[in-house]
Amino acid sequence: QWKDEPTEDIWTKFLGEETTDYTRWRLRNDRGVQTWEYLSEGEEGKQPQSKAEKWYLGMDLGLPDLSPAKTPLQSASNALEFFSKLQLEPGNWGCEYGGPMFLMPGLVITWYVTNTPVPKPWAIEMKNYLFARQHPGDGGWGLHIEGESTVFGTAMNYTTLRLLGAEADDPRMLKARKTLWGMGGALNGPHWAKFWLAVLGVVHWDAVNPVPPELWLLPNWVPIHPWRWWIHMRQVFLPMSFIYSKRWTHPMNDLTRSLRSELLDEPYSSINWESRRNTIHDMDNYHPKSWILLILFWFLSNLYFPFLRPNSLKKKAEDWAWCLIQAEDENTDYANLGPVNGPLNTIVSYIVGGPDSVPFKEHVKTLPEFLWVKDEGMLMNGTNGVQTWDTSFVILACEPGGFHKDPKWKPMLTKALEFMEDQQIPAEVREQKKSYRQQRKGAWGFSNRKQGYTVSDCTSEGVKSALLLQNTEGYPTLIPDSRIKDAIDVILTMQNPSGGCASYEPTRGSELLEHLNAAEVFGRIMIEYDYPECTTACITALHRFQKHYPEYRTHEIQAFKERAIEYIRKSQKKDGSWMGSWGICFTYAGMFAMQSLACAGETYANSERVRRGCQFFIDRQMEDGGWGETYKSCETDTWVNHARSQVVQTAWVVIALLAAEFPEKEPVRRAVRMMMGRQQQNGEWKQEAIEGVFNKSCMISYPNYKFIFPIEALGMYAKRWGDEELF
Ligand code: LAN
Repeated sequence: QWKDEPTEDIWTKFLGEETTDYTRWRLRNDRGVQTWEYLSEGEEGKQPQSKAEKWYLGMDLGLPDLSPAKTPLQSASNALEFFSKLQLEPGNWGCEYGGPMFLMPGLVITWYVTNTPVPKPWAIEMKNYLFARQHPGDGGWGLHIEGESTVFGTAMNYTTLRLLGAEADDPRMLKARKTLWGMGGALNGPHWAKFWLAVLGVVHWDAVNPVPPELWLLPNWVPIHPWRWWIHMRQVFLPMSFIYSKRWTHPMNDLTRSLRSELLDEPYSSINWESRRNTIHDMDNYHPKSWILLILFWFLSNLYFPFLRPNSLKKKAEDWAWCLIQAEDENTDYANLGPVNGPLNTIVSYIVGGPDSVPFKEHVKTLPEFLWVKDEGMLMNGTNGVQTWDTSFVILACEPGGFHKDPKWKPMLTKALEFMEDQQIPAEVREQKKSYRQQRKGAWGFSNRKQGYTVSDCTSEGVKSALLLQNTEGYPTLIPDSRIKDAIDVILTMQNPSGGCASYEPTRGSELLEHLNAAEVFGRIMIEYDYPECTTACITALHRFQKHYPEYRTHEIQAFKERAIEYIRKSQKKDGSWMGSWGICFTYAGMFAMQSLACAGETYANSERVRRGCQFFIDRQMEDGGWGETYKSCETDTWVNHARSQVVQTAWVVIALLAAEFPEKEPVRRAVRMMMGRQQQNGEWKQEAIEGVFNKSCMISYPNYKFIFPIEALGMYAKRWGDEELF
């Protein structure tokens, strides 16, 4: 069924173009919907580049040196001086949200197979980014920017570069290919690699483990029904199951024919595809498949799909999947939950409606919201931005140092509040039940209101930031009581029977579902789990709320808090630590846990638990007063020291120790001195190691954390030990 249809003439070729003109990039920000635009020549003079844009692009901001900070508050104030320049027009902060190296390939393959032309400047900068992030040693790519080379990273990014116009005989590509072949070629990749390459027509569908849309037809009570899975898994599974069911593939052309020989370790025609479904390189196999899953896959691919599947059931399942995809598109105005289901839903809309259909065109318009430009080129963000999450954190970080009361920062913080007001989700989706959606009226999401997914901790930090400013003299009340209460109502839906809270929804399925984890490259993805981070955010939000609204749902809130704090207590490990899931790693979760315990009045003086938590950190303080652990902590569940202390992690520990009312000043003073010593003359801190994580194995960048958490930590230190001169 391969057709020799050349698609390359509409696919721009741009060899010889090295880079774009960085003075022409602009970030459009329409109420938190962010897209990068490349101005045509001569336009740049009419719309001057903002400081934020220049900072993202790695250009000189031309800011004057500030008077050197001698005290913690001066240091925090210098940081704010710098950071305030990065506030965007609608009031939020933004930044790149890179790290994962498996996202852009999905987008570029989607563009390619739907014959969507890529603007030339984007293609140039995407290529630049991928080459900039190629490991200099072996020429490969990992799962994330700091990870060692894997088949997944190398095969996918190699393919992406080829689609974007890189030549096969480019020395950098030769190097990548050598590494890929050394690992056994693309057929030693995980499921997602084989899936994407099957869509592209480079790998045969028989090498892809089955993704049956029929699961969506199961009655809701069935314990493995996808509605019970972690939302990111079910929303990726949904369009994947549709595409798999159709076995849809892009028609072959010269480029994809050539990719077959570049990526596969045997000639295409002689490969025994079925035998490669489960071949995977050790580097990619973070979570090996269970025997249950292997048996299930065997049954599905050898009996069900080839012989037993009734056509009527196929049609019914595909129709229902398409229905649910349309609901997701409608509910998010095509933004979609994330950077994997966004491109996949695009392909589905193309398969169903063709290139001229409204859904497909809307998707093509929306996909660029995932893209970001930085000094290394153009990358794909992990979400359509970090807007509300980072903005609420900035507001809250100002509190300990009292900056929110300083008239100097009022205009900045008022704008931030206006942004938060604008981004609170106003109503439920049209068919909440049908699309299995969590309550969301009054919630905040991670990025923007358009995406519109409740997240437990984003709602909590959002409502905390609104409560802080709206109860400080001189700020307007933009969010009325009723909407504050809506947010609290949402938080109250998020608790699990364990007392803990998960991310987007309470846990809906059993941990046994992890036996159906087929992604191989990620761990703990099938259901929602309790997280000390998310639970703490809920506790602290309810705690703050009760100070201002003691009458509202008093008993429920009290009960929620007590059970949640009990969960925090129980989740402490024997060595006194807490394991983080969204930041690296023990330093991150420790900060949250101590804040929770502080809400319950547990501090160093009266709690053995808190003392053990503090001791865990004290034992790991480095020579220079800081703390540092690498992302290996997340992968291995044990503390792994970083070669160098990290400003962000040090700030987390300082916050933890101060929340715990750790009685000794010296260790905290040394940590604060270390942070201040790393601050630049203009108030900024330079980027250090990657800060965030998801699914245990994939790291993700939070570049604004290097401002947010030091500002908070320095303020807390000054409050506790006085704003004395440390330099
Ligand atoms: C995020 C980013 C934010 C993060 C916090 C709010 C920090 C966390 O406390 C709760 C979970 C949440 C919302 C979260 C969940 C998973 C996300 C969306 C991400 C880590 C960003 C990227 C990631 C997403 C799953 C990436 C796409 C990859 C797949 C495997 C589908």
